[in-house]
Amino acid sequence: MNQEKLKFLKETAKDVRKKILLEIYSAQSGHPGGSLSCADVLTFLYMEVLNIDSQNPLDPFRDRFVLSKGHASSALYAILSIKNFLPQHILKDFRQCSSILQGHPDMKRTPGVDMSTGSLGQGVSAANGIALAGKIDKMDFRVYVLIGDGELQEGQVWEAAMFASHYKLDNITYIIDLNGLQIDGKTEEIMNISPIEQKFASFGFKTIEIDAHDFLEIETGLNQVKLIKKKPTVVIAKSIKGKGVSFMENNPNWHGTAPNSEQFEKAIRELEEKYV
Ligand SMILES: Cc1ncc(C[n+]2csc(CCOP(=O)(O)OP(=O)(O)O)c2C)c(N)n1
Ligand SMILES: [Mg+2]
Repeated sequence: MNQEKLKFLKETAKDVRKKILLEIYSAQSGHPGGSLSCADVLTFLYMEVLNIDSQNPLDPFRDRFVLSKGHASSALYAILSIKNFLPQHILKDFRQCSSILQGHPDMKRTPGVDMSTGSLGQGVSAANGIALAGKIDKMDFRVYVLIGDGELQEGQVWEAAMFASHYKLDNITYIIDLNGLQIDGKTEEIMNISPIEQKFASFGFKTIEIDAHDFLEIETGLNQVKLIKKKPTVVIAKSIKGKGVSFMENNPNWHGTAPNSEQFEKAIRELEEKYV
């Protein structure tokens, strides 16, 4: 990756983070921690990987993205607005009753959303179904599904993992947002999900581990997945919950809390002045 592209991706991810904060601040509700932790991965996917077109959001040949950790919807809406699927001015209507930007993604309301999600675990099975349909129909689109690490405690994820492996879904990539935190605290204390890499490997996945905030590693990982045949892949992306806003980082209190005006301004200032 050349320096110019790296700079562009970092600037875009910074914009995604500012938009996440604007949405949640405007709504006075939402999930900043888990939205900020996946901002870089979503930026790379939408800018560099997914074959999609805002002029034809239902193109049957498009790549699919399923945000199984649907509570991070503010991050998805931010990047969809940057990709022109949504007008940017509606971000401030996030979570309002009449808005197309609901708290959890709704494929029937929001252009660019490929699957309605929010009940943790279910998006993984839905993504498998899309991938299997692609195989049956001999279409060569790819499916990417973003899963929270707390979400891995859902039994459905492992049923889905068995399925993806059994049907040799080499057109699907699971991405785990490994931020170590869930709603109430550390995953390792609440319900330890380790060792994740060994678990997925034993389920028949090709496993790839990356730093979720390093675009060079994200690029290497997501390029590699396309080369793997006859088995699904999982990218285990080590992240920081709340990444980019010092007082939100690694703090479970920011899982589902909106900033007040002072905190919002401080967060935006930090991103503008310090964040690279
Ligand atoms: C089936 C189900 N149970 C509970 C919830 C409520 N809930 C929303 S987010 C969350 C914690 C998720 O943690 P994690 O997957 O680690 O997400 P992240 O850290 O990326 O925010 C919970 C319990 C839900 N959305 N779905
Ligand atoms: Mg988590």
